[in-house]
Amino acid sequence: MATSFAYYNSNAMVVLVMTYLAIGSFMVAFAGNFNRDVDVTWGDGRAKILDHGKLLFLSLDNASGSGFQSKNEYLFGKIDMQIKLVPNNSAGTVTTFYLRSQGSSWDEIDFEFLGNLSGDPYIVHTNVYTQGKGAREQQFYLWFNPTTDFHTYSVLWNPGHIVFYADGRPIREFKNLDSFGIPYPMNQPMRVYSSIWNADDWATRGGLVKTDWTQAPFTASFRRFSANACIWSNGVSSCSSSNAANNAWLSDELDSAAQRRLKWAQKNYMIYDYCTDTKRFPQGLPLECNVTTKA
Ligand SMILES: *[C@@H]1O[C@H](CO)[C@@H](O)[C@H](O)[C@H]1NC(C)=O
Ligand SMILES: *[C@@H]1O[C@H](CO)[C@@H](O)[C@H](O)[C@H]1NC(C)=O
Ligand SMILES: *[C@@H]1O[C@H](CO)[C@@H](O)[C@H](O)[C@H]1NC(C)=O
Ligand SMILES: CC(=O)N[C@H]1CO[C@H](CO)[C@@H](O)[C@@H]1O
Repeated sequence: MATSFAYYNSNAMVVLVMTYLAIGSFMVAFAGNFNRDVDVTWGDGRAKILDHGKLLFLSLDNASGSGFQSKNEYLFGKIDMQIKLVPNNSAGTVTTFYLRSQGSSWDEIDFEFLGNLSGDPYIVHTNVYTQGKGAREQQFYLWFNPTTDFHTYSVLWNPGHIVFYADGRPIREFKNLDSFGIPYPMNQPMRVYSSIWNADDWATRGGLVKTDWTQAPFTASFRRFSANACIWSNGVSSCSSSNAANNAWLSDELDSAAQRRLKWAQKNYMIYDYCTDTKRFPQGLPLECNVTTKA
């Protein structure tokens, strides 16, 4: 009897401990830990994780840039990253934060931050690739200085739309217009990537301003990576288990307040929109531009 009691008791303990561990790792996932969540993939020591995984620096010098990627792959998610961009003279540099799938027919959702001379504005360059086809650039200035503090950049990707956010404000929406024959990322899991590299052939004033290597190394800082997302592993989504069913972001749509904020950002801060670039598309604008305009 005593033995059997002890047996059941220790089993209950195991369940308790496992529940505790599961909750514990869930909470830490939201706190973000670069040691646990990402792999540094290139840069030969130019990427550094500090402060027990809370902070990550990527730097660029005349020999190399650097980069990292998420350990997990995701099929839909709300991904947030806080970034403090390269301060002072960052002209010619590009810092990136993007999602991308594998293969030659890949999907990709891009944030690229194009540096500038001290005091001149960064450009936030965005793009969406579906099945290997991009050319959907929209560019923005920001309403804050992205180099003095950390700011949050987010990608929401669910079956209905992709939304780009800066500090919680939507700046761009790419809707699922699959029913109009426009491919939408639905079934290729993506990893999160960040990098810094030299792009002085095009980044700053179209390539007119070159990287000043006397200012190197150029360093961007990252913290609080959070993936409120469906983890894809061996062909199974973590969101197919019932306890993840109330992921509100999976069915998120822009309500009228969010649509007003999106319009505000586009009216005041958008500096390039491929959907209005008729010179670039003399045969007619891409189909999604037309559908969006009519909607
Ligand atoms: C890179 O920068 C270092 C330090 O400023 C300098 O010594 C070196 O010559 C540079 N290398 C190239 C290829 O420009
Ligand atoms: C850099 O500053 C110039 C001058 O204000 C501006 O035209 C340009 O859009 C800015 N950003 C980039 C990345 O070139
Ligand atoms: C929009 O689509 C309609 C028909 O689908 C076409 O006639 C029209 O030329 C398109 N407009 C542009 C700007 O591409
Ligand atoms: C290295 C360098 O020049 N740093 C300067 C960048 O700009 C800030 C002010 O915005 C200065 O305080 C730094 O000294």
